[in-house]
Amino acid sequence: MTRYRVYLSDVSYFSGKLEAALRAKRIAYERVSVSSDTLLREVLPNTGWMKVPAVRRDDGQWLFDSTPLLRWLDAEHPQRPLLPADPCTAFLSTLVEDYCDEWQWRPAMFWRWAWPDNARYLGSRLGEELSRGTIHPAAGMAVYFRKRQQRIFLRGDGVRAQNFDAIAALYPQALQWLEGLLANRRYLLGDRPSLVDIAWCGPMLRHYAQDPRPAALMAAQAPRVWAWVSRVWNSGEEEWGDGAPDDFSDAAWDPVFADIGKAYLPYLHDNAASVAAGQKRFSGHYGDIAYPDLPAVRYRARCLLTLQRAYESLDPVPRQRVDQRLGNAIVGQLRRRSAAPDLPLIDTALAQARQVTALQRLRFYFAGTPWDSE
Ligand SMILES: N[C@@H](CCC(=O)N[C@@H](CS)C(=O)NCC(=O)O)C(=O)O
Repeated sequence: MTRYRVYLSDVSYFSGKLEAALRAKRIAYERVSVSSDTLLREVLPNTGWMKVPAVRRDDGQWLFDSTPLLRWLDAEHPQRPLLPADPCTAFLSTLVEDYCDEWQWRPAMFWRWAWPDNARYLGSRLGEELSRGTIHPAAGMAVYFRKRQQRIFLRGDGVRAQNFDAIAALYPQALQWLEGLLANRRYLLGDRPSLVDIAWCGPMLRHYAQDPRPAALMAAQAPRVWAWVSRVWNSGEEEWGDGAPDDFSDAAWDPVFADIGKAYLPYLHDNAASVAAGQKRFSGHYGDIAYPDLPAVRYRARCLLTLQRAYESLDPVPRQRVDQRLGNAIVGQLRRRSAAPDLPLIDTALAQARQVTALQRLRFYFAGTPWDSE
């Protein structure tokens, strides 16, 4: 019997990320594809979130949120560790992971939902998955989810005709970065997978490599990335050496850190300021793209604090190495006090059950999960 039941969706960004990690670490698990009913009746009351992936351990404890979950798994199953042991490399990996989760999300949603052909196909897949075993017809759910995702994650996430091409270009740009890194190594930090491979699997696996439109582009323009995605997925079959991962000194990492400094961290600070001010929406320029009317996301204000706490907790020597690698412009933003300093850190994967009222259940059922439910 396996210890873990993983509630997931076959097309989900973060489910793919977690599954890649479980497979790499050779941790057995049972897959449970969610429907709208299981999300509402099992995942929501047990985790407080209507999101996947969520894990139910055989003793009844639930775990959720891929970021703390990966750390929990590495501590619980120390074989084939994903987190680098060196504190400087570990911190830089954490920074890249957060960036992949939160800032690569928009272009990944864009490539899935912005073009009608791809959007119709994914809508059908989601409709089929989420209606299974429920009273809802798959075709109706398909249309509902396509429109809902477009409303929340395109229009509702700053995508407009004026920035359409610039946002589209973020995906081929990321392909170029990874092609550069993979020119000299099988995985992003050497000859076995580590946290950054798993993190980049968020956008690259379930969206870019498996959605028809971006997959065609990946195969044509980035064959090394195409091969790497499968390699990570299949890495449970490989024996890993004990060698330490690379230390991010390769200049091929420069454009990733540059984007973190120029776009992601300024965005995180503005988002935290909006959360602190109680604003629901804000606009900004990040990485030369103008984004109007972005949602203020409380979870991401917690991401900023969590990154800052990890940075402050570094001992002087690794912190100096981090400072040297990132440079003043980025380090200044890690040190600059967040405008929302009192939120809880993202530091545990252990879920607590939540009472869901009949009214909330009804609301979630019809309106879907809020972008940022707490
Ligand atoms: N921070 C969470 C994010 C999980 C998440 O956003 N999952 C998406 C699927 S990839 C979801 O379930 N969304 C539900 C919705 O949008 O209603 C994690 O890392 O696990």
